Amino acid sequence: MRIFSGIRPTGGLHIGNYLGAIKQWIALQETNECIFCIVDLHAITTPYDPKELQKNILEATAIYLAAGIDPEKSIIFVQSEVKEHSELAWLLETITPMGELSRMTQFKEKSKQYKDYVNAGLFNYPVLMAGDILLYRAKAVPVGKDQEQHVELSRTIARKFNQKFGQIFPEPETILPKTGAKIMSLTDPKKKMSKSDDPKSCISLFDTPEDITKKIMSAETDSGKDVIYNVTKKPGISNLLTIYHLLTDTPIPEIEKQFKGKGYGDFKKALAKVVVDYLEPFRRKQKELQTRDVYVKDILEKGAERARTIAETTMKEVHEKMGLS
Ligand code: AQP
Repeated sequence: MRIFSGIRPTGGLHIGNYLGAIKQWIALQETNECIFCIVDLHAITTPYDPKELQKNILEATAIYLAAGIDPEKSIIFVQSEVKEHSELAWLLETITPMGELSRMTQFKEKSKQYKDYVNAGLFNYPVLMAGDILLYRAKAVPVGKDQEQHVELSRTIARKFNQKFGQIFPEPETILPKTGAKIMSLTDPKKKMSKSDDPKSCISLFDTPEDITKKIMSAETDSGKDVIYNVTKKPGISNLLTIYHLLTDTPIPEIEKQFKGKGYGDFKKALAKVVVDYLEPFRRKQKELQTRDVYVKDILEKGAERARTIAETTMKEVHEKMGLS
């Protein structure tokens, strides 16, 4: 099965990006044809510093590699290096109803968050995302919960195209992780963990052990002191339990048993150690990759070449079907 997914290079990727998306990718690449993209064209729809963008792209690539994405098995590349993404997005815009786009939760949230930056690119973001997926005729898209609505729209757009111009695109399915599809903010467990939020609210994959410990120890918890999973009554502690469970593979009831009679403080201390230890190889690998820019750039270049070959074939067919050639 061909699989596509991507991440915006908008700075320090966090444990939510890892548990919601990247961790699934590692397993999927073993038995599928995977294409993992660094979606820089999506990154520029919210405020950004052009001087930082290339650094963020290399950092995101380093994270993919440090996490275990294997360039021998998967295609890794930067979206803007394959021009067909922008072109297909434009063509798909001509069949996407404005009403569908106005319903998108991410657009509503981001336009509230960046009141002075509500641009047409942000509004059309889901069409570009549909283009990303359909360009490779991907059958499945592993993402976190927040992107589910966008994949659903990609299905609608694929169906519309096929009905209007003839069958080309499969309707892509979302692959959501069973647990961890929405890791919540450490400072407000009712909100999703987000890179563009307060740094205290998220654990970046390259945070120092001291920062990780500080952030977890001061994470918002709930009234009471029992370490019990209950998303409605105890969203803070439940979020921390989810992270503990995903990083240790220990079932949640067993963790609850382990911390029975102990308070939040003991649990948080243990969680901080789990996270620090889990992320240690990431920090090590990233340091190593920082000195190997040429190697990382070479992976991206080769990835773009492979991606382009698939993209060109799709676009040729799209042109024919739409009467453009
Ligand atoms: N909190 C989360 N829990 C689980 N999965 C998450 N993802 C994002 N946040 C969480 C998943 O990570 C992948 C990449 O996301 P993205 O960087 O492309 O954009 P995003 O969803 O907008 O992530 P952020 O952190 O909130 O970034 P900013 O602040 O830049 O907008 C996606 O699969 C997403 O579902």
